[in-house]
Amino acid sequence: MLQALIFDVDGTLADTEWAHLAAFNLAFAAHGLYWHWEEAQYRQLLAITGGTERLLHYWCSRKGAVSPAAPSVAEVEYMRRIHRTKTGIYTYLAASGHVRLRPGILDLLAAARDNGLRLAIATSTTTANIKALLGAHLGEGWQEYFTVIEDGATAPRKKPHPQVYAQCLAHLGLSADQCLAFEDSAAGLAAARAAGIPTVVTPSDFTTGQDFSGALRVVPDLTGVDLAQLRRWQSSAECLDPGQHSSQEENRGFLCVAL
Ligand code: XBP
Ligand code: MG
Repeated sequence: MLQALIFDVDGTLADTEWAHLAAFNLAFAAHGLYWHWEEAQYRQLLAITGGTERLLHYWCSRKGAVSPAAPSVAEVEYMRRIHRTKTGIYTYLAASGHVRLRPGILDLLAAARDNGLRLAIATSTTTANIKALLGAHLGEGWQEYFTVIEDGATAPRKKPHPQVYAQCLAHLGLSADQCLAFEDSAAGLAAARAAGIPTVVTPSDFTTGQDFSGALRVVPDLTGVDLAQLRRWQSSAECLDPGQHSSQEENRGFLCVAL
């Protein structure tokens, strides 16, 4: 029986990567770097989950290092400083309401809460980012929605490693088949599936076209997806063709107002 819904944050609760990308580029400028990540390049860099890890990967590849590179302690600290600046910019954007939740999310969170299902978060992102995004949309009491929150701080082995989902299950005290996960990316899907959790995928602007084999369902977004529907999907092993989501212009335009 379905007991809990576990949500990824970036790309799933909201199409956040436009804001992450803008924040990275503004942070580079703030640190006097002539780096600028283009949209297509960032799409590829997203394969490296976690902002600091992404920066280190980029830094090492600029140096021509063969992956996996071993950056020095000073290099790691430098990337962490840039990442702290980036987090400050991102949290400003998210907290001021410039990153919207995806369609259907608010209704599903409310329905789950009203029907006694537990909610959890399983994300690779920074703790402050979750607070900024969800505080803006759910209010000061946003944490009351979620029984368990696992993020980049509590689960340092980033997706596709299943650590974040395994810890979620342990803290919920539930088995994988009592939960559904919601993801937007192939790395996130791999993490949830490695933990054994059936996963609904809603591709985001930056993950459309990835391989979502093994998903329970792939749908453009969660509009009109209610608990009865989720229970039907959970009890069925059948998989539908991937749907695609195409609101890139709309999401980018909304963020541009803030910059
Ligand atoms: C998405 C990510 C995140 C953000 C950046 O992972 O990789 O790292 O792009 O966040 P998920 P930080 O969808 O699994 O949450 O810069 O805060 O690390
Ligand atoms: Mg994601």
